Amino acid sequence: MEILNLRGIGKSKYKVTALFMGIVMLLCGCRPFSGLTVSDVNTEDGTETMSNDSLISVGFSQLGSESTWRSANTESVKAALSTGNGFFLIFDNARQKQEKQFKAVRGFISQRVDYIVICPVIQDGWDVVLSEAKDAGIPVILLDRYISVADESLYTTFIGEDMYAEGASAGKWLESYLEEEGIAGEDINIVVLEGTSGSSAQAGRTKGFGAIAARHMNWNMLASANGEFTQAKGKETMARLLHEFDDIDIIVCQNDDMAFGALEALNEAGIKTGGKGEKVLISFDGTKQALELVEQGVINVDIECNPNSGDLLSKVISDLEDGNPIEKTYYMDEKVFTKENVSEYIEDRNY
Ligand code: GYE
Repeated sequence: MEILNLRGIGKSKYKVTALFMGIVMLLCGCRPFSGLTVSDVNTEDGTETMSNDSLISVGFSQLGSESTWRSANTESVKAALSTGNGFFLIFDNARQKQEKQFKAVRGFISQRVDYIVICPVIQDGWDVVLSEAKDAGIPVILLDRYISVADESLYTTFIGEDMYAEGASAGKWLESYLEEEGIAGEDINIVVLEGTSGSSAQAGRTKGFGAIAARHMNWNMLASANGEFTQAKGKETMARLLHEFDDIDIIVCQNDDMAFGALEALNEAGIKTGGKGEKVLISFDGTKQALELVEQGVINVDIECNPNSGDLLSKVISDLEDGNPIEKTYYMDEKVFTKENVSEYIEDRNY
């Protein structure tokens, strides 16, 4: 069989050949365990093969596919950890269930992959399964969301976003907006559509925004409700909040998909956002569609959350392979988009 053109960086003790994985999958009816799929392996001439001793095998437990951001993150990892780049990627979509993530991680351990990458759906509950990975000698890399574990040696490194800083950026933007509008001293009523309860994205953004809100006695937090990071739930939740409160001034959506859903509910109720005297809409992620709405003056501010972490992930794995020192935490670069600066960023957005 043809050996792929590789960088020659596979030295790990637990190296598993792609051929071996192929045979295992065939024996198990193509799916080693439920929910696990294996990326296609293509040679340059387009024929499929599964043979290479020096591919670095990576099991990737993605938490789901709830948002535009998540799809971009998955694509970024798949593109960076391609066979052409020297990787054999085993991808599993946990569909928002931590239990499914545990199952996937245990499957990766039994396949003796070289690395395990996890986007953890929620923060708590990881200690046992990560101890199993540690005992098997497989480095675990956390991607995007953080976890809370007592023993930090249970993971090798975290590559993701500073959710607390994102929440604080939203709060600081609101502070200066109210100043500029000359209404900093007035009572303002805020509702928050939160993402998945117990996720570090929800917890960090809530805390960061809350820290700024706590400086202002006149910021009334009317309600915080779970919109699960999805457009459908965002719409449903916004509709309910509009029914409950007739005096909402500020709507904070912890991601763009929920903001799109909220806008549907607001439109149906004939309520406008973004302009003078209209409700203020704050969102997170910075998807192309949301940036266009910032440009049109429908979303007031969008706090960027950068999903393109695949290249950094592949660089960190290469460093680990080469025995180079690595950091415990890598934060992605992120911006704050308003009508004033957004236009130059829209064209190049890949999500
Ligand atoms: O904001 C949201 C997604 O964890 C930062 O998860 C991520 C969040 C992102 O589904 O759209």
